[in-house]
Amino acid sequence: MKLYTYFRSGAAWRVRIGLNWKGVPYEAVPMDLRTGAQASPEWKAVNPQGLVPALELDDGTVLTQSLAILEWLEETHPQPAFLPADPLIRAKIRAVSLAIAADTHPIQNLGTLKRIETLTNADTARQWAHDTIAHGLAAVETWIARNPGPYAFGAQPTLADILIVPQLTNAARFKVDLTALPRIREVNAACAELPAFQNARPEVQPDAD
Ligand SMILES: N[C@@H](CCC(=O)N[C@@H](CS)C(=O)NCC(=O)O)C(=O)O
Repeated sequence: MKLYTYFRSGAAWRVRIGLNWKGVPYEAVPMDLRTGAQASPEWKAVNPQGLVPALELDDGTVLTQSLAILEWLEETHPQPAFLPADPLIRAKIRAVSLAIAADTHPIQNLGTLKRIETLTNADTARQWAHDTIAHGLAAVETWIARNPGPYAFGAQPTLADILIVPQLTNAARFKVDLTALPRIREVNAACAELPAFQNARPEVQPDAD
C-alpha cells in the first residue's frame, strides 16, 4: 500500500494516524506541496482534486479524501476500532470529525488562503485562518466538554481524536489561543502518549525538513 503524503499536511497526518492505529504497513510517497507538484497533470490523473492524501492499494485502486480513507480502513480492518458500536455515539463522533474536516480545515487550507491573499492581502488571509480555526475549535470544545476525558469521547480514543490533533498544528501556526479550550488540550496531551499518534507527527516523517 502506498500513501501519497506530505509531512506538513494535516489531512495526510490523519491517514497516517489511522494506518498506524490499525497496524497497516505502507510505503510513504512524498509529494512536496511547496513545489506545486500536486498541480501537475501526472498527479491530477491520480487525484483530480490535486490534493494529498491518496492511498494506493496493492491492486492499484486509489482512494482519496482522508475521512473516506479512514472509514474504509475501519471497515476493512475493524480492530482496533476507532468507532464504537453505539450508532448514537458514532453519529456524534462523525459530527465532530466533520466539523473539522468539512467546516474548518478546507476554509483555512493552503489553496483557500492563497486565494484570499490574492483577493485581499496576507494579513487578511492570516486573520481569516485564525478566526476560522478558533470558531471551529470552540464548537468542538463545547461538544466534547459534555464527555468524560481524557479523549474526546471518553476513555478510548476515536476518529474524533484523529481529526482534532492535526488541526492543532494549524491552530498554533495561526496563533489561536487554546487557553479556553481545556478539553481540546487534554485530548492533545493524551494522544501524544500513543505510538500511533507519535509516529504520524510531521517531524518524524521521511520527507520532514
Ligand atoms: N478534504 C481533503 C482535504 C485535502 C487537503 O486539503 N490537502 C491539502 C494538504 S492538507 C493539499 O493537498 N493542499 C494542496 C493545495 O492546496 O495545493 C481530505 O480530507 O483529504
